[in-house]
Amino acid sequence: MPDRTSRPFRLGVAGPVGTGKSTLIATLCRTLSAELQMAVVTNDIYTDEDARLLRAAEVLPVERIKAVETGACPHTAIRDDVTANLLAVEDLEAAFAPLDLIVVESGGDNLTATFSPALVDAQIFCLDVAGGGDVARKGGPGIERADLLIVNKTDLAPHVEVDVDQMVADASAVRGGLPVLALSRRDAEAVTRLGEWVRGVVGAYRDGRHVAHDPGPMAPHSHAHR
Ligand SMILES: Nc1nc2c(ncn2[C@@H]2O[C@H](COP(=O)(O)OP(=O)(O)OP(=O)(O)O)[C@@H](O)[C@H]2O)c(=O)[nH]1
Ligand SMILES: [Mg+2]
Repeated sequence: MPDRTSRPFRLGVAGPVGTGKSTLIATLCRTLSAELQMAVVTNDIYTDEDARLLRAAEVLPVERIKAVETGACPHTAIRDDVTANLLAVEDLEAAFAPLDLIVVESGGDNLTATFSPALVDAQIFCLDVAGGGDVARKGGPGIERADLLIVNKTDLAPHVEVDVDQMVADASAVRGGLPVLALSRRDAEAVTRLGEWVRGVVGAYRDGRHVAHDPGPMAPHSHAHR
């Protein structure tokens, strides 16, 4: 068994608009970039706002953060036609070889968008407590089958009257044993657990134990024609 595969591990971060995906990625960079060689690809519909946010936070050298402007519904670029994202990932891999970890942030979408396993090796789905405690019960491919589900911004729970333990229990019930992590950027212990999960999955990938799986497609829907 090889002790590492020939390319870096690719980790996707998806979830509804504003649930804290970019902040989570910044936290991951701060936690892991001393031990893992990292780069980031962001997806926005019309801007490179998220890439600029991460560059401004100085969590990685600016050249290691690349923006893909999808120009369309976010799931299109992370699932239906991943070409632009794959090119961005491969550019980073070539420019900064050898990298250990590339994190791809999806544009904020609804509850249904997930990454294609052709683009990422594992994916995190990010909810936040401000979206309502009942969201976790509503299911969908990301909530039910992403490799890790984050219940984010737990520091806000008292202000929005959400019971975090109940939300985690509801999420765990629909996930059949897959992990759920309650997170806040202000919760050092939870940030440590997030770092440990990523270390674990990167380690499993390197020694050939990680198998990428597909959370499944979003529900059928159509886009209005202009
Ligand atoms: N209170 C609190 N606010 C947070 C936390 N994480 C992120 N935020 C705030 O939530 C807002 C959205 O965070 P982002 O990280 O930009 O969220 P995002 O999911 O990347 O947003 P889009 O890319 O636009 O979908 C910002 O105002 C953040 O400061 C957290 O743990 N606690
Ligand atoms: Mg973002």
